[in-house]
Amino acid sequence: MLFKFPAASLAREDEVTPRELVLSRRTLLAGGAAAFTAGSLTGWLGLAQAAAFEAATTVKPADAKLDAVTPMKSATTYNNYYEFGTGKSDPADGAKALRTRPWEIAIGGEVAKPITIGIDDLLKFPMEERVYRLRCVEGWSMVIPWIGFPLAELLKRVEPTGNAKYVAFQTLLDPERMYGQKSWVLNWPYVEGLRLDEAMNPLTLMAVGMYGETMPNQNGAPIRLVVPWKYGFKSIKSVVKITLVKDQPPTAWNSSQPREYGFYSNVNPEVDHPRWSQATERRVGDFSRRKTLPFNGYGEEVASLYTGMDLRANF
Ligand SMILES: Nc1nc2c(c(=O)[nH]1)N[C@H]1C(S)=C(S)[C@@H](COP(=O)(O)O)O[C@H]1N2
Ligand SMILES: [Mo]
Repeated sequence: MLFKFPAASLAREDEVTPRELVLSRRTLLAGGAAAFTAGSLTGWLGLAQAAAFEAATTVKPADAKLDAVTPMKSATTYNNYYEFGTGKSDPADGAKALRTRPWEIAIGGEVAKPITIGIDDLLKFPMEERVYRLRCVEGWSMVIPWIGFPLAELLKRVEPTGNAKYVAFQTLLDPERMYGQKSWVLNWPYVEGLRLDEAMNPLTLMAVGMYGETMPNQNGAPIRLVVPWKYGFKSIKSVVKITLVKDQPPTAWNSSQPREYGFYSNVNPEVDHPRWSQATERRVGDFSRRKTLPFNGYGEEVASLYTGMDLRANF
């Protein structure tokens, strides 16, 4: 265990199952990660232990339906991480080859203060646990307790200029270890993008762990994006580069199949994928399907970002 608070899967039932409580935040003591160093988790663990966790604050999406947390075993063995193969069980084994230290993210572009920041400094951001739904465009979903910090906190440090309208993200390129990159499945490296206001939304997370533990390689170690109101492919794994840009950046799935995957990719039960319906989803572990919620149930927090936009045209 890396993060010393109960994994949400172990949390009291009333902490995770009231209808309103879709998102629970437990803030670790600010600066609690100061002693965290590469290869050693003990420093942070000690401080986090002292922190225990602060009272949960909750964000209350419109009519969120509650939802048991997906077992960690499922979330770490049923993955999409095409750099390690296209089979759902490939990444759990293949991603063992991923080297997560040393690790840096270069942040630049339309910013006043570009930085290259190492993983140990990223781990010093005040961490929160957030229980989010993850809805894959393929029609399955999970409920995952992430550990991370708002992307906004990172972007504030580099001071985006007035020209910054979008944020582009890039995954590591390492065909030797990411054997999937040796064949063309997507244009490697995997890239993603958000509009700046989406990136600054408090729901948008840089995640370094899940289920109270450090991020498993197959889930995007050492640091990945989590954007809970968008289809899962927007939540790019193992990020090495973040660039603030003027124009909408290319994104991996959109470049590959523009008719099927748009830039926005907000979860929308009313806009079907050309080859299947998006009206329902199967929660991994369930037999039956459930209704998919607009914006994956986070409409109260994010619908206003899209006021006046045609979400069919901007799918
Ligand atoms: N670099 C990279 N990031 C990625 C992917 C990928 O293939 N490569 N797959 C995406 C898809 S389709 C989904 S559904 C989620 C899955 O995240 P999880 O395995 O942690 O559940 O990761 C997304 N991020
Ligand atoms: Mo996905």
